[in-house]
Amino acid sequence: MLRRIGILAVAALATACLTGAPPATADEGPEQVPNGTFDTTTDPWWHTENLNFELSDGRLCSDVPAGTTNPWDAIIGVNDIPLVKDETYAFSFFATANPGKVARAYVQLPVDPYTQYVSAAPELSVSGNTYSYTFTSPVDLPNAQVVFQLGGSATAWRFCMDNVSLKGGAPPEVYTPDTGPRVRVNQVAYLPKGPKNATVVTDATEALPWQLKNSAGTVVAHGTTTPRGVDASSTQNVHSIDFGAYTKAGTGYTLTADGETSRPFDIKPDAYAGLKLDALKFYYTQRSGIAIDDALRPGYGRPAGHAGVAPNQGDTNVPCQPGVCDYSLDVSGGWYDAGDHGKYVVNGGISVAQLMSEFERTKNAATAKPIGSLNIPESGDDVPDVLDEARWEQEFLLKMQRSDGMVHHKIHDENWTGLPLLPHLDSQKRELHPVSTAATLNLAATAAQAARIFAPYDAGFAAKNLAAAKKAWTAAKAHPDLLASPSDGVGGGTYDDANVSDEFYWAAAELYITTGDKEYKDFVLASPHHTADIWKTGAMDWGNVAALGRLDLATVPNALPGRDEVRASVVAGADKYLAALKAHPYGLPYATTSYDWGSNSIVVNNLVVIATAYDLTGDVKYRDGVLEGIDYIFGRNALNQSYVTGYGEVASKNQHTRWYAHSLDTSLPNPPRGTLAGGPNSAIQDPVAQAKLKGCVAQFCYIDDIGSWATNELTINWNSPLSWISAFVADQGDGAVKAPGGCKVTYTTHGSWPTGFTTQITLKNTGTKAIDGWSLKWSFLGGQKIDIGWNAKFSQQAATVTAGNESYNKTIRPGQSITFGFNGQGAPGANPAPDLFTLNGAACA
Ligand code: 9MR
Repeated sequence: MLRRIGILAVAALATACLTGAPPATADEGPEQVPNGTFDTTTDPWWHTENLNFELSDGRLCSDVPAGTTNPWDAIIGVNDIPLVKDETYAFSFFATANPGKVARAYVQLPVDPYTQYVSAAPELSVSGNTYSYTFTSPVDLPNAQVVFQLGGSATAWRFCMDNVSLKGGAPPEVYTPDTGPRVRVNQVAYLPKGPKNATVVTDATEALPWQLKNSAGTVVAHGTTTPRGVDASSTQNVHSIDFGAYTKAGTGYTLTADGETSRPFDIKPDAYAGLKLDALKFYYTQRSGIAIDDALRPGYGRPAGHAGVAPNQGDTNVPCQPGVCDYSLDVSGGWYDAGDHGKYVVNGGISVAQLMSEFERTKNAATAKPIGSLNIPESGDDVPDVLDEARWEQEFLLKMQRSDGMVHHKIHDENWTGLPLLPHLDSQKRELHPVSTAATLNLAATAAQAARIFAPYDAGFAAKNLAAAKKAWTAAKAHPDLLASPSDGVGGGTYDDANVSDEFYWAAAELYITTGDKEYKDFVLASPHHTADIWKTGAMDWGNVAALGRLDLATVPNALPGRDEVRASVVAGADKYLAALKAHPYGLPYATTSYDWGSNSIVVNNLVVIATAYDLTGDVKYRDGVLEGIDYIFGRNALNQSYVTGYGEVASKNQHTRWYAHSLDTSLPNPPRGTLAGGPNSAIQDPVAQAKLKGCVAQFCYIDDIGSWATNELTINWNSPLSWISAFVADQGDGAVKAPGGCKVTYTTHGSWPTGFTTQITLKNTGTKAIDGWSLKWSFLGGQKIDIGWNAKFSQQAATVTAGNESYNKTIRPGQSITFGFNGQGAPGANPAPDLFTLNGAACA
């Protein structure tokens, strides 16, 4: 909404069907026009094909072409406005025309004969006026239209409007969510040996008794609640319950307090092993440019989208927006961003980075376990499936780079499309939008990370990524302030970001970890993001990526001076989020009452920081914080629902998407299992949320309705932290904490030459029992290979090396050390000592 002071023009009277009813009463009625202020979007407004939409200066603008004959040859409108017979309405709007023109504004029947209940022909000026009319509806009609007819001019002109309002009639239905029993639990499962927490909504201010019952209804544990006062994120008076002392596995448990019984839940080892895979499988069905095989995803098969086949107009040969460039690019492939068909580099960047980090964690974290099969077309090749999936997106990001190294910010439809719409049926023109520094640095970062991660599997792809990363870095330094426009939001999201210094930091960090080069090291050390407290209310998102760099510098082996301080800074961030979680009676690490767009991803990303502190320190309080934090996502919340499709008794399933649009077309599926909904969003920018959730408080600003794109979309950058954290939780097994093995490893690289290096390893038994037979495992950072070794038997699979004892050094007595070594091959770039060694399956201290 553009706020204008001063001009309150013309109470011009409508010509048709106008009654003399007093405007004052109508003015006070409820607003019936959705999104008449155009603050962030043009949805759900539509236009005829000869027009366009542009959000400009807080208004909706359109260029009206020359040479139309009738007023109705060019129309902008909005549908489904309810009218109630005999109610009086106030219709008003602000509009401009350049040059000045007469337009037509109607509230009308949406079908032939298009009966007009108010009809006006305002004379629009360049500076603009507000026009107001009143009328009394002669009909009951659930779906009237508000339309602006702009045709009939021999010459072209530009129309802009704002604050379109129709007040009066019946108040919109009051929406009350069904929040079920007042005892709120993780509806999926608690780990037997992990923490177990719940929240009770109650008027009571004193502690209450609680009971845990098994599936037979037998009380198996009991205790008293802890009163927590009024929770600001829900305005509910709440108590918390800690039943962590109960450790027996089983299904169908319930928790009772204050006369209410929770939804059922399990106590189960490995309860998240399925989600670890489902959250990643989500990406295959988001793929563009390839047919989704129904045999791999029953119910989700569909033809390839945007693969250069009509009616698609892309993505194999995509031109720029008019005036932006004079070439076309093949930008096929990649993942669709969300519920739309757009593909955005800055959002693809964080998503693919988090998938690669989830994989990289398996090399560097003591509790991490391999990520299994995702049942994708590439399953069964020699590459872990998570990397095959990541590569699908990374290949697309590489295609968005032009020859000078700069990267296009995004590619999407010329105009927003309606729902439902399967990708292969989208007939809109596809366009490349300008290059941006942010997109270029996203490619620099992800390509640098890909270069080291793919090195053991595909040296050619790794080299291609490294070259692209370096080129992008150089280009971004030469063009450090090409920002994406905040008003380039028609047909796709803007993903604009006014500050790209964090993108520079992230890119430099990844390039340094991969190459070890001084240029990147110097940049990292000089960046304000290296030492700043970057642990804000949310640790990271597509526009705030310093944490991606900081976390990788802390967890991935590298030789940065001051790395201990980097690690300590991550632990400090975790302490902050853990404190927020402990202070929150619903146990989430999100210290705010103003919930942001995609708040669930913020919660999960903050958990990633806490989980990383566990990987770095082994301190179980961080691990327990993560296990408690996920409860919010799976039902321990004010709405008493899980936000992940297919997980929990009551779970989100109507996320905003054009092709899993089951609630609009029953022949289409719901989103696949393991899909995270965006979650509560205090700003409720979409019309459904505005109609149903007006005045909502934080946790309540959510509705599982396909029309609520501001609270209930699905996206690639929200499932990526979900999948990272699901893997972390799955890797905790039954929740028992493994003590580190009684060993210490000293890994010293004595010399290196262009094609190789020599390393000596000392393995010390720090325990109290003799080690009788040993097998020591570690991973190389990139493509290093063992050439020849001595005093141990070496084997290598991809980056993972196993060194086993010889018969003569099989036994290591307590306190004794043995030494062995090897010559390694082909270690271009950085070759730091690995951080993680496991002896006979347990991590060395
Ligand atoms: O996730 C994005 C959120 O951070 C922004 O505030 C919002 C408005 O710009 O856009 C969100 O991203 C949407 C994108 O613009 C278009 N595809 C769907 C994305 C998720 O809603």
